Amino acid sequence: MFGKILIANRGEIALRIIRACKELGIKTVMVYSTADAESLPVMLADEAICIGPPPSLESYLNYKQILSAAEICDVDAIHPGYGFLSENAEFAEICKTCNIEFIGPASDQITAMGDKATAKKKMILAKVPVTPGSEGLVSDENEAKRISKKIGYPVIIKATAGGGGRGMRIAHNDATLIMNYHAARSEAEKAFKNGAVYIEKYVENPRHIEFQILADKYGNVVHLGERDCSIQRRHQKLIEETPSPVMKPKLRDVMGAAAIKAAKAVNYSSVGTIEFLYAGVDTFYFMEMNTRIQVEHPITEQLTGIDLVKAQILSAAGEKLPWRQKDIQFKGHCIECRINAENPYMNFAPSPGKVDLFIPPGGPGIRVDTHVYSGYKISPHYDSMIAKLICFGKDRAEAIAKCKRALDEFHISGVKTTIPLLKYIVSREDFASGVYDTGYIERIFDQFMSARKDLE
Ligand code: MV4
Repeated sequence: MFGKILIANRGEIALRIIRACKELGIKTVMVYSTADAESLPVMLADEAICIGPPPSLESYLNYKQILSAAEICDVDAIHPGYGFLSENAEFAEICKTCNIEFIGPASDQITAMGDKATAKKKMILAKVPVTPGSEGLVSDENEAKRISKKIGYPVIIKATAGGGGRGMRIAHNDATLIMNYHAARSEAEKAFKNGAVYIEKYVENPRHIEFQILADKYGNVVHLGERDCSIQRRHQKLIEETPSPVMKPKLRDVMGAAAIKAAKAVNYSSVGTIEFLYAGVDTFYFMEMNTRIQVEHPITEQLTGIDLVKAQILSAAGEKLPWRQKDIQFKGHCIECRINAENPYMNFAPSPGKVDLFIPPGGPGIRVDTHVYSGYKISPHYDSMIAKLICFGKDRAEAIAKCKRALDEFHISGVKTTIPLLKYIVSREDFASGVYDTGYIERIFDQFMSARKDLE
């Protein structure tokens, strides 16, 4: 087992990793930027080393500084959390060269899933359902037209180096196809230094249903059920829940088996997530795989009783999975609300600054994952997520009731937050009946703005 782990991240996930390490008896080293000197994870880790100024490129993305800290502190492994270096194949490879375990998949697994057209090809070979479209990259206008004619409009043009909603264009006819094909290519070239694209049938307002996977280094893979992440705005998730309101035991078995096949197709060996696009009536397609621990992992932990961060660390240390699929049981219902320091009434403008009072909710079924405390200063340099409210109940109705109650209890002053929007959504009839998809926020947003005076 590891004796000491370096945490190459910040905020709530850094704290989450420290907690897992403490329970496992592993020493922790935090690396931090000058903006985070006063942060909880820096205070709670066994050791802490400043690695640079606030901009991520000079600190949390600075391989050299992080690896120097790893050498100085003589750590056995590095946990990258999510974001930053978590899906950086090059960094994972350098760690290996330095004889430091990267807590995540091997670099070739990251590479395989990071290139979306490659990943899709692997899924086709593994017989995982994929969205109808081009077999691999599309290299000219005529090919784009031919494929679009074959699958029928609308189509979506996706950057192979994209993902998470970046680098996509929709086309409804030949004329817009040619325009958007070139726009997508040049955009992708600029953003990812890789202009390669592929084309798929566009599914309008699908649900985003993802499966949690847990794998060891010996080829054992289990799935930990699904998360419905359809409540999102501009590819930023606001609310996630499990089970999905549309899930049935039979469909879970089928999708879960597909997710396991997907992971096995790349010899996956860590925690990971298979994202599916769910088009209704039991129709689903592989979208992409996330080769990291995700923000929304706690809702899966609440249903299964499995500590995913501990499991991830143990898997990286070479332990065998202690569970078979039949051992994985799901109990109850869990909903996560992401609380961001943003003003939802001002186009979600970031609202950094000093948090005067931070009074989180509590009581049965409530878990709050956060690094924030009263007096904490939210830096403008990083992601605006400041807390995750995780509400666990015996069924969906109880989980929603707990969400409402806990959001009412939550008091954050000094900065604007997304709490008013979250309160509005969890109080709506359509949310209560589980009728929503990835177009939901856009459709209801004007009503939220009009309801403003009732909420303040
Ligand atoms: C799609 C799609 C419709 N049809 N692919 C967005 C993120 C990236 N993982 C893929 N995404 C989509 N791919 C086809 N063929 C719609 C989306 C999409 C979406 C997917 C999941 C959650 C939210 C979304 C919002 C807009 C578009």
